[in-house]
Amino acid sequence: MRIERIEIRHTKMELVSAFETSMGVERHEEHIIVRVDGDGLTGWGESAVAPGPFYSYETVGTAWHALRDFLIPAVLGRTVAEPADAAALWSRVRGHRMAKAGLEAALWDALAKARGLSLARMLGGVRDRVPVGVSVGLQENPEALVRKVGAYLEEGYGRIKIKIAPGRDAALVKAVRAAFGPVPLQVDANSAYSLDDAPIFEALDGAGLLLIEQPLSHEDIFDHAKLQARLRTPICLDESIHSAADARAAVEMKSCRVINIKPGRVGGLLESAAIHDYCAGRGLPVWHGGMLESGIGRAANVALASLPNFTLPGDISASRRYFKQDIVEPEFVLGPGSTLAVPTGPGIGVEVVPDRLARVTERIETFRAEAI
Ligand code: OSB
Ligand code: MG
Repeated sequence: MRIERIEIRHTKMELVSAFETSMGVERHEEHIIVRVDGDGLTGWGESAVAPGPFYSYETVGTAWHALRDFLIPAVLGRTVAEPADAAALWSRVRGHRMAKAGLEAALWDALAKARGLSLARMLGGVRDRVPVGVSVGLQENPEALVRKVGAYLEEGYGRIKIKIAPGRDAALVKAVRAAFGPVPLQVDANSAYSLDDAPIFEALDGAGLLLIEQPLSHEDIFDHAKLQARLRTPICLDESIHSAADARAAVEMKSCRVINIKPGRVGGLLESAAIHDYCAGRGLPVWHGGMLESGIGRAANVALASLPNFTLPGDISASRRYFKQDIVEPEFVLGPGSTLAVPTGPGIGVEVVPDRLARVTERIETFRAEAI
């Protein structure tokens, strides 16, 4: 496929309810949607950045800069047959993984369409439905959290993740356990603790949690190994893993027993699949994280999560858990057994609805290859 035209848009979508974590509160999701055109095909991708550098150092502004000034010029007017060809063209660019992931995803979509394959098939997916859970933000108090969790269980979610932060941890787990007994439950600290807080996690070790996600610093793998040695509950790394090389270091150091894979955090679907394969070979389960994506990013996430070693439920909830109206058709809906269906149509397998996309677009820039 010859890459003839690339469009990037800064989108802003209102969440149905505020999402609070140890990193702050979000009421809107601001991402970059990438559209690639060539050979009569269109591909869509989503860069799940944020206005501020609080989850990762990348922001809407830095990703825009990396796309406009480096990544798009590297591929515009070039011919790519495989996503790896595009990754090779921008291989000199270090970091900026969320920016790369958005552009790479759009190319995957277009290239899968060129072959008449679903993205899941092209990635090597083996499931037609993927198990999912729901990630519940910090609430005003434990009672409010219990109400929120109860409503999600009522809707059919079979796995609950709650956010924790210093001073808002053990009491929340206790309240959810008291209200709902042995429901599959995990916690996510988003890097809010230090090794000195190990006793807090030792106290949680008897709570039957599926895993404890990213308790310590966002780039650490060393202290996590020390903490993991003190716990029976698996530690799962999110923020600390940026590549398959990081995954190998963390596994060899015994820093975690589970890895959360998010294509944005690791630079795309190709690197995500490499982490998946590495973990499968080492006997570690993986699961698909989420960044409150629109239906465009969600469709790619569901496709990736259909790979065989995504055995734990993903943070890939239904469209309505996030937004009043998604920007794709069909929207993602929760199915039987707390699953989402993997789209089977070509590429991401969902249609972008142009007027809905236009309504959430804040800024748009288009790049064209010179005619040949
Ligand atoms: O740490 O997993 C996280 C959202 C934004 C940034 C980081 C995280 C999250 C979530 C949301 O937990 C998961 C979802 O998309 O449902
Ligand atoms: Mg996380």
